[in-house]
Amino acid sequence: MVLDDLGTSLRGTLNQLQGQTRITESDVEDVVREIQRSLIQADVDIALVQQLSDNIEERALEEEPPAGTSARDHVLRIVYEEMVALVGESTELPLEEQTILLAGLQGSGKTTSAAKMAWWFSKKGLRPAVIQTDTFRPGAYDQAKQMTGRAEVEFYGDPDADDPVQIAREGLDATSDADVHIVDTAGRHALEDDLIEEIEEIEGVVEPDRSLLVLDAAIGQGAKDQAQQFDESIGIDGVVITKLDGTAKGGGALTAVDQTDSSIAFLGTGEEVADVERFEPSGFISRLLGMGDLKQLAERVERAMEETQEDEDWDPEDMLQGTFTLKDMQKQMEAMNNMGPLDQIMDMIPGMGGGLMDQLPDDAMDVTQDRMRDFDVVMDSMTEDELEYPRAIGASQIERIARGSGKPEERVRELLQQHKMMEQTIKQFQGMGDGDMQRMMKKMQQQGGGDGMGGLGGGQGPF
Ligand SMILES: Nc1nc2c(ncn2[C@@H]2O[C@H](COP(=O)(O)OP(=O)(O)OP(=O)(O)O)[C@@H](O)[C@H]2O)c(=O)[nH]1
Ligand SMILES: [Mg+2]
Repeated sequence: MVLDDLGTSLRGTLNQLQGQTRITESDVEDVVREIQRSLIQADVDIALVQQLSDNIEERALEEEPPAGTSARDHVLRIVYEEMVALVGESTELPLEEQTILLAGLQGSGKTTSAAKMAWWFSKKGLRPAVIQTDTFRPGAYDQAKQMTGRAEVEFYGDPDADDPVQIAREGLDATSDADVHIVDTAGRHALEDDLIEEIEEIEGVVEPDRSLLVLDAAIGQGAKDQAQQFDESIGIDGVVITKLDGTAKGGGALTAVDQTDSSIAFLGTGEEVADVERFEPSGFISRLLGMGDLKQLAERVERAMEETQEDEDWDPEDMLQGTFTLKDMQKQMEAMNNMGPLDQIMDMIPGMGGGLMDQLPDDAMDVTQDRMRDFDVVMDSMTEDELEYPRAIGASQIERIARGSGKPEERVRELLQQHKMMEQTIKQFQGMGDGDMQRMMKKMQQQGGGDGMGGLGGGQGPF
């Protein structure tokens, strides 16, 4: 992802400061050089980079670190604060009834983002509807219908109509029960007059509370011009930056937006409806710098738990009361899957992302995910009894399960081993009073953020 290596390289440089209490000019120069290199590679405007590095250099040398702060944490805090200032605030977005108009060039990700945002609002307890006014691109109707179907939100479109303005009007009427109306529009190659005219007309009818510009992260600094032009025609309240997963250059879009007095509302990080997050400057930068993002993580965990529990009467609390069965384990794995790719999750855990990830081979996470999938298949080949009482599974059963699942016996044994380990951990939890639990959590946090900052990331920033 964008700026991926900033955290890595910066940590390397900062670690050289470990144990030092004083900072020299050359230390600061090293840090600043790493930052410059990463930001320029990510396509951030050179003048901005220069300004940022000047600020960091000046502050790092002039400000006195608060008592008890190491040189490393002092510099890291300044870098963090300056980076947060650089990406700017998040677009204000109250959770209330509203109409949102999406604009943007062809292929920027409007339709995908419309469905993603609708999904996001629905998870916040609102009732969203997407209205597709694109009569320009064949297939636009089907695409929007499909994506909103996956997001399980209301959809309005008319594949036979040819007047976007009329579709918009009728769509708002037809979906009047919804709280949040998201109006998707057609894109063009470039900002031509007819696109501007069309969107201005739609804007007149829709009277949006917010107009959001959808920008492909790969356009880099071109973001600035587009934001300015769209702002002149319909007024832009915020920006959705898409495809941040697919480019190392997104730094341009991320920062150009701030330069045009606009702000970022959402980030798109994949092709699925759940691959969206609300832009939170402090959490975003914490994650880039490898300090975790507890707020995003908490949201994901909560959502995953809800999804996992939805269709059955499985209660994670039961696990802490009775025995830990293979069924519980399967549920836990399902919940983890619902959270999304493991490497994204790891990035959000303070002290776990960045630093630790750097030391793992690139495919380590894939291997883990493959194993989890294998375990799932193996468990599908087990009987109810075996799932409930895995301890009773013997050699002949292992052979049968392996044959049934098409996986090697080795995998079945691994699964049983893994289950045993988890069972032991859970047992430890069971024997604990609340005080013990708190002590243990504290210990885990201290271990997690080896730099003493673990557990403090997230919305309020790590300091
Ligand atoms: N990897 C990735 N792909 C994305 C993301 N957002 C959109 N895409 C893909 O980008 C392509 C274009 O997305 P659309 O949503 O159709 O873009 P659009 O702006 O509606 O395009 P037009 O309606 O033709 O103007 C699709 O293949 C999407 O799957 C994202 O955040 N990450
Ligand atoms: Mg579209």
